[in-house]
Amino acid sequence: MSEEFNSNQEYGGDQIQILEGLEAVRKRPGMYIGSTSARGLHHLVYEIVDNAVDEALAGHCKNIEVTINEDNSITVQDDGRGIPVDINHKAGKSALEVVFTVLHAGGKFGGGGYKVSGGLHGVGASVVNALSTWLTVEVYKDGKIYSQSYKRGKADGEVKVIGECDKELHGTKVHFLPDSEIFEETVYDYATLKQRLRETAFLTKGLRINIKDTREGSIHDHEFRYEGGIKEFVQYLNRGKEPLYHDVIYCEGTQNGVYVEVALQHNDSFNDSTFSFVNNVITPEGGTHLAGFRNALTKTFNSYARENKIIKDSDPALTGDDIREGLTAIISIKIEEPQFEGQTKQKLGNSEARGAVDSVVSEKLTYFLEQNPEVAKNICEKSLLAQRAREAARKARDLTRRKTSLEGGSLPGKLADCSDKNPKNCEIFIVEGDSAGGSAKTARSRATQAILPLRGKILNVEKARLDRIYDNAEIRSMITAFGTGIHEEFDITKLRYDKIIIMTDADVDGAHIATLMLTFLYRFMPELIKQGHVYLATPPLYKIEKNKKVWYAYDDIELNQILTEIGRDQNNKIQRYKGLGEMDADQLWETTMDPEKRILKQVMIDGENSSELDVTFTTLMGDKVEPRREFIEENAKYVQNLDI
Ligand code: TTJ
Repeated sequence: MSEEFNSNQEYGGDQIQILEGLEAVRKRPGMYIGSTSARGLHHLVYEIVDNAVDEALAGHCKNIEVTINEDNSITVQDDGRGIPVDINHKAGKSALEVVFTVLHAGGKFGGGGYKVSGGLHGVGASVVNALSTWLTVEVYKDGKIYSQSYKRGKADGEVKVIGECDKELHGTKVHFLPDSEIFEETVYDYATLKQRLRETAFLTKGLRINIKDTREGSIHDHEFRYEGGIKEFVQYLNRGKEPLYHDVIYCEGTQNGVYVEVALQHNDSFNDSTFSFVNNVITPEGGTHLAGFRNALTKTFNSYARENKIIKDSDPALTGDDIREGLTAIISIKIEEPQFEGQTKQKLGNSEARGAVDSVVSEKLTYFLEQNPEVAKNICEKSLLAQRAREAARKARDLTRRKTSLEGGSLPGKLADCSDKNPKNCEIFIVEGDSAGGSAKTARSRATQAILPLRGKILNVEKARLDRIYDNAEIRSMITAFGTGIHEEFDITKLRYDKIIIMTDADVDGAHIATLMLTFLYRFMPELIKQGHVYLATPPLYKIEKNKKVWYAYDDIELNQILTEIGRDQNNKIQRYKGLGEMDADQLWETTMDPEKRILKQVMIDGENSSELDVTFTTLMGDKVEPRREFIEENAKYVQNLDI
């Protein structure tokens, strides 16, 4: 943390500003924590942890411990100075009580103290308290243990001294149980919390964060501490890839009150994996800080390449896309009053952030390139290759376009299109294999369902450059069929189908093909997934026949339910489907395609988890065997239901 944000001011109970009451929170929880689903439930933990992280950023806390208890309650403990317990004269009660019972209190202690909890989720500990059946806080300071308890946000007694402790001991411990009257989901997911806390640890270098699950049957324990901060974050993101040079490039600086930290390293892949954060909260939609970074990167590399005659004066400039091919980067800024824009309020709007990131990165990167000519040359050459591939891809694309316009804007030959011309009514099934494709064509409802059979496995886009990808027939036919174009030309208003349904066999190969397809969509048309247009079909695993009656089971649990219902006897004929091809057209329609009866799984991307998702795709689809084996072992119990 830079000096600017270390405050030496001392705060007492009077510095806490009081803004408004708490009643509204229980009435409209969604307004404060986004939702009352599992997501909102997990936000409660982040909210409390962020308060402890603030104390770490102020330089007074080194350890944070998070525990999921047996009853799904959560304990968060830090070794900071402890929340003040003295009387806040404006409120006429202790500062501690104000923090937990007054909305928006405690966010800013009258300036000077820098707070990440002023960020996107910075609604304050009082919101967590209001949404908890009970909450207990303990403060360790000056040799005493202070405590106060609350029920659904209301103080249940005064702040009391409940014991003594070592004079040297200091910190805050919060223990709460999310209210089942408020939350639809009250069971915490260890992996979700672990992932987010790992990210928090990367973003706050040196801070140790420990997470423990003590629930029966799911005992876990992880500790995160990264002295290298976001440099180590970049190494973590690149762990399944081959870095292009050894050291992560790091830029740090402060301008106009904006603290900027950027870490970057290229790898041998072709994707851009850049993640931006404001006050430790991810900004999936980017914003001014990301724009500043991109501008600095493009400008700096072009200047370097021209000055060092890597590109001639007459050559075209490298584009941002060229320089960002195979880039992994973290942009982390800290800013006093972040403003968020856009539909989901996930895009930074502060204009001063653009200039700050641009100038910090330009200055530090220019210096780095001058000091490290080998690395500089390496990156420039990779960018030049990318430029050539892009040029080749553009030519191939133009050629395809011209060809298709000669053929009257024709769609892929293998596509059996639907007749309805209103995309809202239409769906397209991407089907593995020609034979299943044939059945699907017979089975479909012609008006609204289109079928595109794909032959064998599609190209793994994690391992191929743009020109090869454009050259791949299966990928080309998908792009043409969808109608949206890809990358910078992507236009969702041109989408020809409301639902894109991936239909593969219910076996390992089928899962692999579905993953290849999802990888392609994720890297080339992420908006399709983000806006909920992508689905996985669910073919049944079993057919059960008894006395001329037929049942289908989609998993083993269902099979058992059906067998229990109809009685387990010798007249039962159970068939295990190995592939779509084993079903005739009628069966395929009835079990997998009929909108009235089928099960579709919608594929979703949660912007908040996007850095981990990137790791998942590289790990699963990349070259390195060891990280993939580890990933599969770690996630063995989830693999059956791999939900990306
Ligand atoms: C405020 O200024 C005086 C010294 O202590 C500062 C403070 O509030 N520190 C602090 C708060 N450390 N830890 C917290 C905290 C920790 C948890 C787990 C939860 C909450 C709401 C606050």
